[in-house]
Amino acid sequence: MRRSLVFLLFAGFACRDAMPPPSPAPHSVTADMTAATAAPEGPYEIVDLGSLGGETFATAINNRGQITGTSVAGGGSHAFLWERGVMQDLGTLGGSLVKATGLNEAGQVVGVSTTAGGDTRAFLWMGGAMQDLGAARVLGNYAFDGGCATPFDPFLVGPTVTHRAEPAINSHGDVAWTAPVAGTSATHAFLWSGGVAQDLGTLGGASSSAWTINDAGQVAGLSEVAGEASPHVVLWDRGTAHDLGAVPPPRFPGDVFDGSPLVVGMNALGQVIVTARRNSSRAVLWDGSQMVSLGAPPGARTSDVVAINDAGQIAGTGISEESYDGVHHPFLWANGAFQLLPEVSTPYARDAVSAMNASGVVAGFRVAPLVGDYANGCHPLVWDGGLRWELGTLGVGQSALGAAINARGDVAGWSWTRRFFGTHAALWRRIIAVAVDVKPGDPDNVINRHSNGTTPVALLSSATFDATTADRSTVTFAGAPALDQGGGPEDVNGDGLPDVVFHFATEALTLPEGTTEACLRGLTTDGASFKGCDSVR
Ligand SMILES: [Ca+2]
Ligand SMILES: [Ca+2]
Repeated sequence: MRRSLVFLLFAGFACRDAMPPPSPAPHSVTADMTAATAAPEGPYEIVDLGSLGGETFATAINNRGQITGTSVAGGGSHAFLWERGVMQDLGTLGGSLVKATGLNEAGQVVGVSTTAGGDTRAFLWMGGAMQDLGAARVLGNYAFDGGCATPFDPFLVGPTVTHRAEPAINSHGDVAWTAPVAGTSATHAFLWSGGVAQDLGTLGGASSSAWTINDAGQVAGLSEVAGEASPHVVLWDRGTAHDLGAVPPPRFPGDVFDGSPLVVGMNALGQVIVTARRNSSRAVLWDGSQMVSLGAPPGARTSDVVAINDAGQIAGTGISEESYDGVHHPFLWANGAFQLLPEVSTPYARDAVSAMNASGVVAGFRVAPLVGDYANGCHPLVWDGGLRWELGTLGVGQSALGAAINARGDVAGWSWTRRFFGTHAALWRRIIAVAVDVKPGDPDNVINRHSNGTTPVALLSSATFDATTADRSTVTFAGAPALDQGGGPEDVNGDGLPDVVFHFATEALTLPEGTTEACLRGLTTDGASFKGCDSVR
């Protein structure tokens, strides 16, 4: 049943793939659904990033608030970089299909583009220019998608691919990708570093593929081995291939392992996680010295992993059966132990994980029936320190998904704007709670609403927030914009941390009689959202 949503999502522009028609739901929606949907939305605001004219999906976000993704329309596709309210088309290497696949902190974007002649090439986009790195092929397969996690991929036939070997970039601008070997069906992993493309070769078989790269320049992927049916996991380190071995055989009698492991992620330590695709999937970790099976969390039979961070935390979803209809258990794994994340399960709604950041904040989604219709919808979730928040969508009754999360917990993804279509890229921005002082130094905070003067409000720094990073053009207080005066750093509360005093035209404030609190809001120069409130009289 959950598969039907994927088909519906893409039915409008994927007719060439001969999708099966959606099937009616086998069960109706019952009253207990309403209780399950009453979840707190958390400290997030949703931002509509728009579209380049097609169905638009954000797939990566960095800590500067830059977001990349792909817009698909009319048999073509465009890649974008969104920053501070502007969605920029990255252009093309000459063809009509372009897709962004990765983004680093410097705002460099990697992806694939066709040429005028129809070839597929890897690109590195920086400073407004798209550089051709060489021939490329996108490989992929599916593990778990919950029926709603996957954007349409113009470079892979079929909508259910969840893990891809496609161009990946690290913070230094090194790029790993997979290239076809001319005149054969084989592929080789490639590394672009220091302006030079290097063929990383294989472990002796015909083909290899690159899936991910870390800041140490290590590339993780797969390689065929002469005389073996299943590929081995491989770690290339400074040009040397390390054979991490084959993925261990299935854990349960009767499990089917089809020989297609998927490299899901690697951290800065060179630890690699792999999902072994079978009739359902489970996770294997290269811990730096050996391959270990993670097993499954309590109550689950499989574990579908999505990310590993530098702390060694792994995020994933355990499922009770070899079926997507099984009970779901979203989890964090660390040091050999599963920590189950809070979930809201009903017979018709399941929670699952889609991404994780460096500090173990997890993005995910809840699959649930779209009330009054026959398809499932997705509702974005964030788990943070034992809390579970259900985020909003672009319009009542729409479906949305968070696909990527940055260090401060901002989530990028997509949302329908009308049923099944009109998909826009979306940002769920974490609102940082800050301290403010209305009329700094004056504890009474009396505002004479009829004054034609100005009201000063101090934005205070803390150990975790630097007030001097506030972008004045975005700052408002009680709905009024900050005036173009003051704003230099000064320590108004004497704690040694520089604060910033903004000024507002008092007559412009929205402060009805009886108001006892007013809030200052804004964005930092890195696009982080902050909000702080103080009493007023
Ligand atoms: Ca005050
Ligand atoms: Ca201070």
